[in-house]
Amino acid sequence: MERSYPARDNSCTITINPRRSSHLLYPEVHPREHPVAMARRLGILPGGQWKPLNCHPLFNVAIILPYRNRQTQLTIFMNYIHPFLQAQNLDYRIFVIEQSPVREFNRAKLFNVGYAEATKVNDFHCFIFQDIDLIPQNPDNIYACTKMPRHMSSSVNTFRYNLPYSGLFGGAIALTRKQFEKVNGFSNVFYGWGGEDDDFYSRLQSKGLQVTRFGPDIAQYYMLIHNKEPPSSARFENLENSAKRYDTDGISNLEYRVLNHQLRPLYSWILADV
Ligand code: NGS
Repeated sequence: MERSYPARDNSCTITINPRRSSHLLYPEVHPREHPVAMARRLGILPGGQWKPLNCHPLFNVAIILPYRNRQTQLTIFMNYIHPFLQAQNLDYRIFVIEQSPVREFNRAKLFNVGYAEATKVNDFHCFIFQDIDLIPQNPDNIYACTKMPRHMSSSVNTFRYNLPYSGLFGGAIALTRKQFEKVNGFSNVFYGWGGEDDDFYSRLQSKGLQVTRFGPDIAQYYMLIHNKEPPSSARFENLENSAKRYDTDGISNLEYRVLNHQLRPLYSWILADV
């Protein structure tokens, strides 16, 4: 049975159709279009902003994507995600936070930068932090915040749609601004692959924030193929003493430089030195 809510005033309706979960979407067969043409066709404003005009959107969401050297994936992601988000009637804006060359990739710190930059331009209620290689396959996987911090990508094709361990909080997550600020954001010290999401999960636990997940039929993601990064050798050491740093390492001591920024047709681009 289809359910629509809310049914009051002029708020946008979100339709959840449980049976739709059998019709998974696949990104790689999705058509690609020139960004300018796509933005014009879908009414996306410069910087990758959109909101429904015929109703009052219930959610105001910043989508933060850390990035480096993944142009093909970025193109696939953008072609796919805008229609997906628009079907959910969200007020949203997409931020791509690119890390400048040389230093090892710092996914978590780029999320903090995304939070800080997004907060400068709008009072976002909700933040989605996610990797661009992850494509949500179920249109009912709502890109908005829930009462508890939500692990959105608990069912990924590369794990045969199973959750590999109960504390996994990587991939795609949704938190309100309040929840994110309560845990002082992500740690800034995790350069290289691995551990930063485990650290973030411990931060949530330390502040008594339980996490939630939608059922595996809703939380399905398709991972775009790429080479695996070698894990960082410092990750276990960083994790070991992370509890001491929760309050001093995060958005409270975030330092970075914006080297360049542009309002591109499908997203706001920020090049940061972290
Ligand atoms: C853990 C990593 C996490 C990572 C998860 C899944 O081992 O950062 O694997 O990775 N933790 C450490 O290395 C301490 S995945 O299989 O998706 O590449 O998110």
